[in-house]
Amino acid sequence: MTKRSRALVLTAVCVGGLAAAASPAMARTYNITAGDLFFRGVPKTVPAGTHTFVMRNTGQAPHNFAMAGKRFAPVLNGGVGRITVTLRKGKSYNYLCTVPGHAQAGMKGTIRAR
Ligand SMILES: [Cu+2]
Repeated sequence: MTKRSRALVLTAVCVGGLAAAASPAMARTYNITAGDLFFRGVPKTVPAGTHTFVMRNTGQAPHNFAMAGKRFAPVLNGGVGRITVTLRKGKSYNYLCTVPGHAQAGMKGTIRAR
């Protein structure tokens, strides 16, 4: 191995190590609440990365939380559902409750990944 190729290998190892170390630090869990026709505690901005949104339903109607192509079946009062999504830097993502009529009544919004 030449000096030059050894330096390239070391550089690749360092960059790979940084990426691996940075990814888990960006993964976060957000606890949000659904009530009858509202969400509470949904962040407006989050860091880019993979995040889990855990929703507890405190309302009487069934609710869920859908964004970035992920959703779970609506849960009843006291129920909890979760989705894990990967959000890209600089993009905005719409979220909503997919029970018919609920998004139109206000159960929707946007989260931006910074
Ligand atoms: Cu709903």
